[in-house]
Amino acid sequence: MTDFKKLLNSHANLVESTLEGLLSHEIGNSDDELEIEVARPGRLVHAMRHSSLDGGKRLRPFLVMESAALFGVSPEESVFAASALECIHCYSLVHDDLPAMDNDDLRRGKPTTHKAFDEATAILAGDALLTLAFDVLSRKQTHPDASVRSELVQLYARNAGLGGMVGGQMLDLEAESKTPDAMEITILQSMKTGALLRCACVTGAVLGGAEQAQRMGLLQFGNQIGNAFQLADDILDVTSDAETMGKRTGKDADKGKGTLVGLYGLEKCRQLLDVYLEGAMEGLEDFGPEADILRETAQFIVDRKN
Ligand code: GRG
Repeated sequence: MTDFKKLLNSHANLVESTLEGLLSHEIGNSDDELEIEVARPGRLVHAMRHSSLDGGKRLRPFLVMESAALFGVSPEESVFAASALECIHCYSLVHDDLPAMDNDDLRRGKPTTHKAFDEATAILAGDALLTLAFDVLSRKQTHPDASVRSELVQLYARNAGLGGMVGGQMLDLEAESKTPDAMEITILQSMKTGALLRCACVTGAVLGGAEQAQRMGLLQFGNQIGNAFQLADDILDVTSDAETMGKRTGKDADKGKGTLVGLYGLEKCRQLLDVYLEGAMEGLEDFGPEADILRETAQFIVDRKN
């Protein structure tokens, strides 16, 4: 296993144990003196655990932890912000898989949450994962400074919500009944998929108290890997299979969905991936070897097979 894969695994393990703790059946695992929760319904906890534990590449938390590491923030210090972002990602997958959205049966090689439970439970599990993310961000474990925590709350809300991921999902649904051009596809994808990835990179800058130029560099890196991630996903949707991906493939063509692969073809899209990769590397220009892991992450996104 390469050193990069080992690090990806060890960060994923830390996120897994943090989520495990957050999603315990018992109340009383927050750092607040005043406990406000009343009861945790067992079925809902089970559905949230099904949706978020033991699965996924944990790429967004990895990006949080490695961008924070640029500023000397340890994985143990960044893991709560990282896990909060993973909760938002998992909620989006649960809701995206619902019959009213993508209607999928398979996610991360397992039955989707509404298949393993039922639709109402899946909606609630997604809702509760989203709200849990903001609970976690508000905790002192995320950062001792309240102004940093408050900045993170705003950053996550704006990237996850109306002008970010949820807005992008709306544009994506609308795009099923028209033929979007390349610009429209790029904008909707930079919201639907890119928002959480760039949020991850900027989170590292916020946790680490980065200077503005460093923050802008990480923003550029996040934007470009977001573009690359979605384009790689669209290519894999055409070239890979459900067993490798752990989810249904061929979906875009089935739905007649406009993608850059559909507009430009595979060859040109592979070239475009290299352009995005170059842009991502440029974003890290002000950083030295300490950013090599992030550089490898960009390469991993472009080369990934699932
Ligand atoms: C329903 C509010 C709402 C938003 C949905 C994330 C999303 C927006 C839709 C998911 C649809 C999809 C498959 C988009 C392609 C990019 C993407 C987010 C893939 C899944 O991310 P990975 O590959 O998944 O990082 P793992 O399982 O590894 O975490």
